[in-house]
Amino acid sequence: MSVKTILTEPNKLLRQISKPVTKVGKEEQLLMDDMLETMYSANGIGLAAIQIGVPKRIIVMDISKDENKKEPRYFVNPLIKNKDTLRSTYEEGCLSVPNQFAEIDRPSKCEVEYLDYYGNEKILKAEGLLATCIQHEMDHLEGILFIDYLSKLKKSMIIKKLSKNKSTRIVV
Ligand code: GNR
Ligand code: NI
Repeated sequence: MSVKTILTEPNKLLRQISKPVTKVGKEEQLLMDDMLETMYSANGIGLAAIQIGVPKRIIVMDISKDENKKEPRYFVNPLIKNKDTLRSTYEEGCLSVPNQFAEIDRPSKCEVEYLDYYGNEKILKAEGLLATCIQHEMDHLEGILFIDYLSKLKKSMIIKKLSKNKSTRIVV
Protein backbone atom coordinates (compact mmCIF):
# COMPACT_ATOMS: atom_id res chain seq x y z
CA MET A 1 0.00 0.00 0.00
CA SER A 2 1.13 3.52 -0.60
CA VAL A 3 0.07 7.10 0.01
CA LYS A 4 -0.64 8.92 -3.25
CA THR A 5 -0.66 12.64 -4.02
CA ILE A 6 -4.11 14.21 -3.82
CA LEU A 7 -4.88 16.51 -6.75
CA THR A 8 -6.14 19.97 -5.84
CA GLU A 9 -8.25 22.54 -7.63
CA PRO A 10 -7.61 24.02 -10.12
CA ASN A 11 -6.77 20.79 -11.97
CA LYS A 12 -8.53 19.65 -15.15
CA LEU A 13 -8.40 15.99 -14.11
CA LEU A 14 -10.77 16.72 -11.24
CA ARG A 15 -13.35 17.77 -13.86
CA GLN A 16 -13.18 14.49 -15.75
CA ILE A 17 -16.12 12.06 -15.66
CA SER A 18 -14.93 8.75 -14.19
CA LYS A 19 -15.51 5.47 -16.05
CA PRO A 20 -17.43 2.46 -14.74
CA VAL A 21 -15.33 -0.47 -13.51
CA THR A 22 -15.95 -3.64 -15.55
CA LYS A 23 -14.53 -6.07 -12.99
CA VAL A 24 -13.50 -5.72 -9.36
CA GLY A 25 -10.14 -7.47 -9.58
CA LYS A 26 -6.74 -7.33 -7.95
CA GLU A 27 -5.87 -4.03 -9.65
CA GLU A 28 -9.03 -2.35 -8.33
CA GLN A 29 -8.45 -3.77 -4.84
CA LEU A 30 -4.89 -2.43 -4.80
CA LEU A 31 -6.25 0.95 -5.90
CA MET A 32 -8.82 0.87 -3.07
CA ASP A 33 -6.05 0.00 -0.56
CA ASP A 34 -3.95 2.96 -1.75
CA MET A 35 -6.98 5.26 -1.70
CA LEU A 36 -7.81 4.29 1.87
CA GLU A 37 -4.24 4.81 3.05
CA THR A 38 -4.11 8.17 1.24
CA MET A 39 -7.44 9.21 2.79
CA TYR A 40 -6.39 8.24 6.32
CA SER A 41 -3.04 9.99 6.01
CA ALA A 42 -4.85 13.20 4.92
CA ASN A 43 -7.40 12.85 7.76
CA GLY A 44 -10.29 12.70 5.30
CA ILE A 45 -13.55 10.79 5.66
CA GLY A 46 -13.91 9.98 1.97
CA LEU A 47 -11.93 9.85 -1.27
CA ALA A 48 -12.81 9.31 -4.92
CA ALA A 49 -10.26 7.66 -7.25
CA ILE A 50 -10.06 10.74 -9.49
CA GLN A 51 -8.64 12.68 -6.52
CA ILE A 52 -5.48 10.62 -6.95
CA GLY A 53 -5.74 10.93 -10.73
CA VAL A 54 -7.50 7.64 -11.57
CA PRO A 55 -10.76 8.17 -13.52
CA LYS A 56 -12.56 5.05 -12.25
CA ARG A 57 -15.91 5.02 -10.46
CA ILE A 58 -14.45 4.00 -7.09
CA ILE A 59 -14.93 5.63 -3.68
CA VAL A 60 -13.57 4.82 -0.22
CA MET A 61 -15.02 6.22 2.99
CA ASP A 62 -14.66 5.97 6.75
CA ILE A 63 -16.84 8.23 8.87
CA SER A 64 -16.04 6.53 12.18
CA LYS A 65 -14.85 8.89 14.91
CA ASP A 66 -12.67 6.44 16.82
CA GLU A 67 -9.23 6.06 15.26
CA ASN A 68 -8.84 2.68 16.91
CA LYS A 69 -12.06 1.36 15.41
CA LYS A 70 -11.68 1.85 11.68
CA GLU A 71 -14.75 1.24 9.55
CA PRO A 72 -13.59 1.40 5.94
CA ARG A 73 -16.28 1.35 3.26
CA TYR A 74 -15.70 0.69 -0.43
CA PHE A 75 -18.03 1.68 -3.25
CA VAL A 76 -17.54 0.59 -6.86
CA ASN A 77 -19.90 1.89 -9.60
CA PRO A 78 -22.27 3.49 -7.07
CA LEU A 79 -25.74 4.54 -8.23
CA ILE A 80 -28.22 6.64 -6.29
CA LYS A 81 -31.54 4.81 -6.24
CA ASN A 82 -33.62 7.06 -4.03
CA LYS A 83 -33.13 10.57 -2.77
CA ASP A 84 -35.12 12.16 0.00
CA THR A 85 -36.97 15.36 -0.93
CA LEU A 86 -36.04 16.66 2.51
CA ARG A 87 -32.66 18.40 2.51
CA SER A 88 -30.07 18.96 5.19
CA THR A 89 -27.11 21.28 5.45
CA TYR A 90 -23.56 20.33 6.36
CA GLU A 91 -20.36 22.32 6.47
CA GLU A 92 -18.37 20.57 3.76
CA GLY A 93 -14.70 20.47 3.03
CA CYS A 94 -12.76 18.64 0.34
CA LEU A 95 -9.22 17.28 0.23
CA SER A 96 -9.04 18.65 -3.34
CA VAL A 97 -10.11 22.12 -2.17
CA PRO A 98 -7.72 22.47 0.81
CA ASN A 99 -8.68 24.62 3.81
CA GLN A 100 -11.95 25.85 2.33
CA PHE A 101 -15.31 25.11 3.92
CA ALA A 102 -18.89 25.96 3.07
CA GLU A 103 -22.42 25.03 4.09
CA ILE A 104 -23.93 22.86 1.36
CA ASP A 105 -27.43 21.45 1.31
CA ARG A 106 -28.23 18.07 -0.19
CA PRO A 107 -30.96 15.42 0.11
CA SER A 108 -30.83 14.28 3.74
CA LYS A 109 -31.23 10.58 2.96
CA CYS A 110 -30.39 8.41 -0.03
CA GLU A 111 -30.17 4.79 -1.12
CA VAL A 112 -27.06 3.71 -2.98
CA GLU A 113 -26.52 0.56 -5.04
CA TYR A 114 -22.89 -0.44 -5.50
CA LEU A 115 -20.32 -3.20 -5.62
CA ASP A 116 -18.18 -3.77 -2.54
CA TYR A 117 -14.44 -4.59 -2.22
CA TYR A 118 -15.14 -8.13 -3.42
CA GLY A 119 -17.43 -7.17 -6.28
CA ASN A 120 -20.60 -8.19 -4.43
CA GLU A 121 -23.77 -6.17 -5.03
CA LYS A 122 -24.86 -4.12 -2.05
CA ILE A 123 -27.45 -1.52 -1.12
CA LEU A 124 -26.84 1.17 1.49
CA LYS A 125 -29.52 3.30 3.11
CA ALA A 126 -27.69 6.43 4.18
CA GLU A 127 -28.60 9.43 6.28
CA GLY A 128 -26.76 12.14 8.21
CA LEU A 129 -23.04 12.55 7.51
CA LEU A 130 -22.96 9.23 5.64
CA ALA A 131 -25.55 10.50 3.14
CA THR A 132 -23.76 13.83 2.73
CA CYS A 133 -20.39 12.19 2.25
CA ILE A 134 -21.52 9.59 -0.30
CA GLN A 135 -23.19 12.35 -2.35
CA HIS A 136 -20.06 14.51 -2.13
CA GLU A 137 -17.95 11.56 -3.33
CA MET A 138 -20.37 10.67 -6.13
CA ASP A 139 -20.14 14.26 -7.35
CA HIS A 140 -16.38 13.70 -7.80
CA LEU A 141 -17.21 10.86 -10.22
CA GLU A 142 -19.04 13.44 -12.36
CA GLY A 143 -16.27 16.03 -12.10
CA ILE A 144 -18.26 18.13 -9.64
CA LEU A 145 -16.76 19.84 -6.55
CA PHE A 146 -18.74 21.30 -3.63
CA ILE A 147 -17.61 24.81 -4.60
CA ASP A 148 -19.69 24.44 -7.79
CA TYR A 149 -22.79 24.91 -5.60
CA LEU A 150 -21.60 28.30 -4.33
CA SER A 151 -22.23 31.67 -5.94
CA LYS A 152 -19.94 32.57 -8.85
CA LEU A 153 -18.25 35.16 -6.67
CA LYS A 154 -17.54 32.83 -3.73
CA LYS A 155 -16.35 30.10 -6.09
CA SER A 156 -14.01 32.37 -8.03
CA MET A 157 -12.56 33.78 -4.80
CA ILE A 158 -11.75 30.27 -3.61
CA ILE A 159 -10.21 29.22 -6.93
CA LYS A 160 -8.13 32.42 -7.00
CA LYS A 161 -6.86 31.74 -3.49
CA LEU A 162 -6.00 28.12 -4.32
CA SER A 163 -4.17 29.12 -7.54
CA LYS A 164 -2.15 31.66 -5.60
CA ASN A 165 -1.24 29.14 -2.91
CA LYS A 166 -0.22 26.66 -5.62
CA SER A 167 2.06 29.09 -7.42
CA THR A 168 3.79 30.10 -4.19
CA ARG A 169 3.71 26.55 -2.80
CA ILE A 170 2.34 27.88 0.44
CA VAL A 171 -0.66 26.15 1.92
CA VAL A 172 -2.60 28.46 4.18
O1 GNR B 1 -12.75 14.72 4.53
C1 GNR B 1 -13.80 15.16 4.05
N1 GNR B 1 -14.72 15.69 4.87
C2 GNR B 1 -16.01 16.06 4.47
C3 GNR B 1 -16.77 16.82 5.33
C4 GNR B 1 -18.06 17.18 4.98
C5 GNR B 1 -18.58 16.77 3.78
C6 GNR B 1 -17.82 16.02 2.90
C7 GNR B 1 -16.54 15.65 3.24
S1 GNR B 1 -15.60 14.69 2.16
C8 GNR B 1 -13.99 15.16 2.58
C9 GNR B 1 -12.97 14.31 1.86
C10 GNR B 1 -13.08 14.53 0.38
O2 GNR B 1 -12.70 15.51 -0.19
N2 GNR B 1 -13.68 13.61 -0.31
O3 GNR B 1 -13.87 13.76 -1.63
NI1 NI C 1 -13.99 15.88 -1.97
